[in-house]
Amino acid sequence: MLERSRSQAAFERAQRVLPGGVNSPARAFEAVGGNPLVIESGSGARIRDIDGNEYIDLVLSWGPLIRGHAHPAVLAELQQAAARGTSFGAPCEAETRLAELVVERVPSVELVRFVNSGTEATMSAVRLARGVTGRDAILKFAGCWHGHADSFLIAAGSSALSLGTPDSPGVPSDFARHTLVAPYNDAEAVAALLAKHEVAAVIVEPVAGNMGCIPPAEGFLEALRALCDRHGSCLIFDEVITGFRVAPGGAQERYGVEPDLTTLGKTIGGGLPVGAFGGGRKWMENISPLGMRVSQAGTLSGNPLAMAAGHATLADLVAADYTRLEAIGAQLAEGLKEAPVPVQVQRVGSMMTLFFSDVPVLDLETSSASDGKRFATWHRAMLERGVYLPPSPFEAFFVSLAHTPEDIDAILAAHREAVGELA
Ligand code: KE4
Repeated sequence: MLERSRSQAAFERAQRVLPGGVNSPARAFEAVGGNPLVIESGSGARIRDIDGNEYIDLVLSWGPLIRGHAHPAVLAELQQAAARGTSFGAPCEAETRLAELVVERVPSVELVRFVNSGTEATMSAVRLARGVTGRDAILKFAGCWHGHADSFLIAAGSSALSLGTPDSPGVPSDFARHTLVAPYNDAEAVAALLAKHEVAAVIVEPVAGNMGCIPPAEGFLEALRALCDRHGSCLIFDEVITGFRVAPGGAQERYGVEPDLTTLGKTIGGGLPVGAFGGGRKWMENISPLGMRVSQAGTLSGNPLAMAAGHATLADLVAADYTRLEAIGAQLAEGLKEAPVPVQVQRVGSMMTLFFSDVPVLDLETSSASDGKRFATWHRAMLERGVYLPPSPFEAFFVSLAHTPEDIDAILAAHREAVGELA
């Protein structure tokens, strides 16, 4: 067992002043047991805990660090920006520069508004869709996570074709009834719901990353596009994970399907707090102070630091980088398939998940049926061997441009030993 006494003591101290010792429940290690590590630093593909143990990092702060930790170019931009002041609450050129990059690379985006988290982005996009269409209902997919705004904390009701029910205390049932829920990859369920309800927006992770990595079934995204066109609903691609990760223009470029609105986060801030939503002028020219003036605001939206970190992260990403991410991702995924028990390794580009399942994982039902106990055993065994994975079977993990083929070999060597504990 690795020495972790300082982490243990620091986490106990955190628990005295932070609920559960964390500022986000995803970090709490509930699904895998044990206590979270308290991290001191990161560099490239590695992080170090406060006991000095080093790990190859496959969480990368849940996706933002596509260039790895503490990338010199990002730090340089950040330091220069900070030296000029951290925030002005007024227009600055840094936000225009990053907006121009988003508009240039994301096929469906003509105008973009920056916010401070993915949750703010999805919440604002849904309000815009409701404002422009004049409709209340939205449709989401069981197992997709769009952040913690009330309208999304909704589980599928008794059958997949039912009205939503709150998935968290504190969400009024009046909110829940406006959220319809369908199984992921089930276009027929969507067709049935849109035929029955006036729906403002269909919001989808074009590659699911929050019930583990689940690619869209053949024709699924195209079907959503056609159904939204037919019923006058806004199609929202939540690309907070996939944006700038699975292709330069995100999943909409990779799969060739353009949504009406796109939400972004994570990579576009290079590890600083950020989110964004954007789309065609028909929609975005109704966000306050324009058009219908759909309300949306934020003190630190577009702040110079996050804009500088995001621009430094994305500006020089070229096709060859995505080719490298694809190759590193493939090398890891292929090796992870070696196991003495049934596994499904599901990957899109540099995001993937290893499910302990003997059937492909297509939706929340098959994801939930995967073996969580085996995942917990594997996670612990990998952590002991210096590989830092997300502490839940319902997350994607990532490689970055800082991960080398040798790092992948080291991860796979740890994997071969770790799965030995499962036999
Ligand atoms: P944030 O509010 O956490 O910045 O973004 C919410 C969000 C929206 N959409 C998608 C597709 C997302 O994946 C997320 C947040 N992702 C989770 C884990 N997959 C972040 C980790 C956490 O909640 O601590």
